[in-house]
Amino acid sequence: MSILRSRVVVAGEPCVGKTQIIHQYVKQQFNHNYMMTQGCEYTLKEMPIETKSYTQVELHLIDIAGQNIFKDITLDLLCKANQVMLVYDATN
Ligand SMILES: Nc1nc2c(ncn2[C@@H]2O[C@H](COP(=O)(O)OP(=O)(O)OP(=O)(O)O)[C@@H](O)[C@H]2O)c(=O)[nH]1
Ligand SMILES: [Mg+2]
Repeated sequence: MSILRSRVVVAGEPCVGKTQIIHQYVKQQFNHNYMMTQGCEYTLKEMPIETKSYTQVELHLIDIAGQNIFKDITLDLLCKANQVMLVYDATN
């Protein structure tokens, strides 16, 4: 079995829904109570695929804090990303 791994950093302003998008995608859960992410939070999402080279995808989802006080940690994580997903609040 060959695994395609990717480190995906989910970034954006505070309180735009980064954490909830990941929870909904991976655990099918949504929480209405806001609890800011402190630093970062890691979640693994595994999916089977059928290609010539790979049979599985591993998304290493890194949910980073939007608050500026964590910017040293979050900048470092952004530099190590394979992919970045930028989240924004379409109602704002
Ligand atoms: N109505 C509505 N509320 C949402 C949606 N997505 C997130 N929220 C709410 O918005 C608030 C912030 O969501 P979070 O996912 O914690 O925001 P965040 O971007 O991770 O915030 P930080 O961790 O501080 O950077 C929570 O109260 C969520 O329930 C959405 O699509 N619709
Ligand atoms: Mg968060």
